[in-house]
Amino acid sequence: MTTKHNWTNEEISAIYHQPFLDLVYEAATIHRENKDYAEVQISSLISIKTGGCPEDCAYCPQAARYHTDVDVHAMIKVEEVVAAAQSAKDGGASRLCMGAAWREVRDNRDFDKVIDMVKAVNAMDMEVCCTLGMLTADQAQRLADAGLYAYNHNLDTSEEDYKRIITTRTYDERLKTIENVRKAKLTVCSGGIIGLGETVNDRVAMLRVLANMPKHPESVPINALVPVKGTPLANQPRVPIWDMVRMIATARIVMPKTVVRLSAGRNEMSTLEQALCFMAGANSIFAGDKLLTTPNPDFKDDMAMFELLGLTPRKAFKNGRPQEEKEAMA
Ligand code: SAM
Ligand code: DTB
Ligand code: SF4
Repeated sequence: MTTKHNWTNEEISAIYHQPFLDLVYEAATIHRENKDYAEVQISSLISIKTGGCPEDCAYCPQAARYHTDVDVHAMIKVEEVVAAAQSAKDGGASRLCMGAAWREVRDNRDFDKVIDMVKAVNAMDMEVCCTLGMLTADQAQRLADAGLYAYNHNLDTSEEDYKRIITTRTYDERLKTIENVRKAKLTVCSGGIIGLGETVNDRVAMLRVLANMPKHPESVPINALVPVKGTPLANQPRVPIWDMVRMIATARIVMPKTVVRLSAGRNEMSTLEQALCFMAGANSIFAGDKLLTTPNPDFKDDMAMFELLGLTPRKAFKNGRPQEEKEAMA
């Protein structure tokens, strides 16, 4: 099956709005045609530099300008990352994602340290992912040369809605970084958040931007907002599970070969609700007791869920290393 890259808002909206069970059925059917649907990729997150971020992302507990309970922490040591990677790997994770509360990468000693972290985790035969804010083409290349597998850079919402959520950078800057990541032949991880107060049209428009990229992102995280005290979005109501499932199912249908990650928000979901997300095409999660700064389900509970649902963790480098250019993606 070839992937389609000229979606319209109307087409995606029609998919999103179809009767719930029809939508889940269609997504599940496509999922079974394209992937080993029982295989779920486990990623583990680690915050390598926490809090004190100059940006004003309205959802984020790490923005310096909001008064949240997050403790600011300077760059951690390479050894701490290696230890976290080892315990994640022992627990079945195939990917480690390192997050930094930066607006953008600077060519300084902290970046040199990230490069060392990437090399160390790559040598453990785990897929390494970073999310460090904006990147130049040269910085993306340096990460690729160190063995980085994926770069996460979320669009969060539609271009139109972006200014309501973030004023310290533009949608275009976001897209430019993703282009730089592609140029360096890294795989792209890019998705968004629902529950920010966006409209359904914003969700549809965000999926259209992702699905119309010349190459679909290899992974698309769908986060439910984790409302955090002190941020402007602290009092947002919880995202209805129906919206989460619709969003996952629509992402699965418009980007059939992409890994769709059921990301933030699982701590508030029952096993049954998560099962519906897997049925609708989610095939990745973040596991480990913490996301970056907020709680995530217990690892033991996740393993019990895998057992109950007959899911198996996906092995690392299933599609080869990006630098080898033997990807299954169209
Ligand atoms: N600073 C970098 C950046 O913004 O690209 C990397 C780290 S940032 C914390 C990574 C992503 O986490 C954001 O793009 C956003 O999608 C997600 N995120 C942050 N706070 C969240 C929250 N409270 N609920 C859900 N997702 C959140
Ligand atoms: C993504 O899409 N979600 C993750 C990861 N990529 C970096 C981050 C979720 C953060 C949730 C809030 C927190 O724990 O600070
Ligand atoms: Fe900073 Fe990233 Fe949080 Fe925005 S989402 S405030 S850029 S850490």
